[in-house]
Amino acid sequence: MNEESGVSAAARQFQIGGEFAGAVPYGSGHINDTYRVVFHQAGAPVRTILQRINANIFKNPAALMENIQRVTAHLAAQVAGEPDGERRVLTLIPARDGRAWHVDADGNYWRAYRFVEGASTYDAVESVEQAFQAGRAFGQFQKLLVGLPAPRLHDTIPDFHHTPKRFLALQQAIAADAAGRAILARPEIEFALAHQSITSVLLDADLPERVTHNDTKFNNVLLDDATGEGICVIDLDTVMPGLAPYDFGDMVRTTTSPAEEDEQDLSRVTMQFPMFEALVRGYLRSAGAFLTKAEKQHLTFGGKLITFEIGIRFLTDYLAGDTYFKVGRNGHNLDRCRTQFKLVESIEQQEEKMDRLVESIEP
Ligand code: ADP
Ligand code: GN1
Ligand code: MG
Repeated sequence: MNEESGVSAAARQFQIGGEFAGAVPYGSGHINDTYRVVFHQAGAPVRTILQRINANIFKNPAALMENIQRVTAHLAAQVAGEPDGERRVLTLIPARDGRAWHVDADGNYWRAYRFVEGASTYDAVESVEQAFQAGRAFGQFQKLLVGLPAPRLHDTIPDFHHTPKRFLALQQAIAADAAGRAILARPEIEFALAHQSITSVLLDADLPERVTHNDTKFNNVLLDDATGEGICVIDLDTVMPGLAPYDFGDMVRTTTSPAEEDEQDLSRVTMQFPMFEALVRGYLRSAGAFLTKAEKQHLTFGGKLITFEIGIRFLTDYLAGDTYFKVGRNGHNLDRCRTQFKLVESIEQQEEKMDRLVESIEP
């Protein structure tokens, strides 16, 4: 079956009324395959999000989907009755057999979500208001999940933010040099190795385990087209137990620099303090009430650490020959690594001031 017929066949396996009218690849994610699908219902086009889960990366898709079912149901119960409640949480569309996913003949796992209309994602932040909205939305997401009933969520990728293990993987990739590229990444390897001491700080800080999103990139929040409000947090594959500064850290990584993650002009990559300020204010507006003092004290550090961690993951993948993240050009992962390390440097230059700002904001 070719790609197109595979997508249309999968789409028909979900409880979507009407006639299948087409599908296009959608979004700019690095892991799963996302499609925007259209069905004609009584002559009117209705859009749906259809995703093929990357099974090389998510080893237990059924457990992952169980997490998403529990999380979306818990969120939906809490936003029910709010204005626009149905746009504030992702809604899974069941498959024809009633399950939350469909497995095709090749063993691929698929899922479908109702399309949140009138909202958009952005690969780079354009205003302080957007940074504020992203922080507020992800903080609200964490807040609504504080009371998620037991049992503990599944770890969809074990040790996802265990930075010392990520560092070990980098050391192994350097030693193996599987793609013969280490010679092309000398300054980046040096930068990474010189930062080993920061890798275990959060793990040693004795912070409480929470339900966290773990992939709080700016383009994983839908902003309302009319009001600019951060309306819906998406991309829930890595929602699992984690630490609050991981999530805040990935927001710092993706909302404070005006440049995209793979920008080649490094002079454009910089931690802009006004964006950080807006982000912190948005995040603390919703998360301030439940964060402990120790968590709050580690927010800025989370920004530095997660930016470094994703940087070493890009570098590891570059050295291994691009086996994990989708790439669109030669050296793509190295370009991504360079932006991350440039941003780490920029954070280092402003770290004290950033810490002081966080400290000064009352919940
Ligand atoms: P990936 O894991 O590939 O990053 P995402 O779940 O983030 O996939 O989805 C990719 C893109 O599809 C998002 O950036 C967003 O623009 C869009 N998208 C995802 N879910 C929805 C939805 N329910 N409604 C509208 N757009 C969506
Ligand atoms: C991946 O799926 P996507 O593109 O939102 C990755 C994140 C990285 C991010 C870097 C499961 O996220 O951890 O931070 O790329 N997701 C996974 O852009 O590895
Ligand atoms: Mg995404």
